[in-house]
Amino acid sequence: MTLDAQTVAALAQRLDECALHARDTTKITDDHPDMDWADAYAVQDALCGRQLARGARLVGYKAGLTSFAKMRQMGVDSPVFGYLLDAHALVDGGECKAAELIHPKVEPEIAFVLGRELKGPGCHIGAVLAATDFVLAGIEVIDSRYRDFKFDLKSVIADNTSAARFVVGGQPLAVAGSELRTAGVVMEKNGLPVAFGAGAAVLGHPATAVAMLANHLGALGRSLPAGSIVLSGGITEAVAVAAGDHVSLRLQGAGSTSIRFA
Ligand code: 0L1
Ligand code: MG
Repeated sequence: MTLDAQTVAALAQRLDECALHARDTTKITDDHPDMDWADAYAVQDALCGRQLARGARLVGYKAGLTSFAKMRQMGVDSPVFGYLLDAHALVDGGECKAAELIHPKVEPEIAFVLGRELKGPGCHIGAVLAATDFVLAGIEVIDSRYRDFKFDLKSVIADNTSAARFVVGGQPLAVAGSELRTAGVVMEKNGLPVAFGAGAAVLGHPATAVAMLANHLGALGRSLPAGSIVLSGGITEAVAVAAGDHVSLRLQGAGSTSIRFA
């Protein structure tokens, strides 16, 4: 760690207030170029602490930048991890208030719902599949608090990996007997297909991203509790949205989920 507790708290407050008031900011590494990975996750933790103190509940986690398309889009080569709150969950088929967001984009995701706790180190695809109750179609709404979505990896980790809203839905799909690598997704915006892909776009198999997340948390002495929702990462590049847009996502074998931007 290079940052002291006061600086970590101040950075978390800056990012929290940007999210609360739909206001952007410059990336935090501009002011703290020497911050390290532990600093970045410490700011993320402090941000989470502020939201929990306001009454939000932790409902799961997310992996980001897990597909080659996203890595290419962002010019990076490794995944990042964040958390999901109940306050940011949207109703399937419901509304997402665009005015609460800065410059939202949507990503098609496969959401894992865990029936059993998952704990790293040493977590692997097999353990993830054994612990998964079912998967659902998921749309993640990302909204970087950084101006023009311009950031580096440490800044985006501190900003909870651009997490903003998410919706999951459709028909729960059991992993036993399903082939998640070849499960296709089609995301439509206003009735037109805008993104297609399959589970394998996420690190070869989306369960790999969940295993990496469990190992990341394990290194911090934490685990993924039973009942957690885990967004395994965008299967395609993110698509920009605005008020008036309707977005739906179909996951092969698992039906579809949708949201409307109001
Ligand atoms: O969920 C994601 O893949 C987002 C990771 C952070 C980068 C971004 O804002 O696109
Ligand atoms: Mg995502």
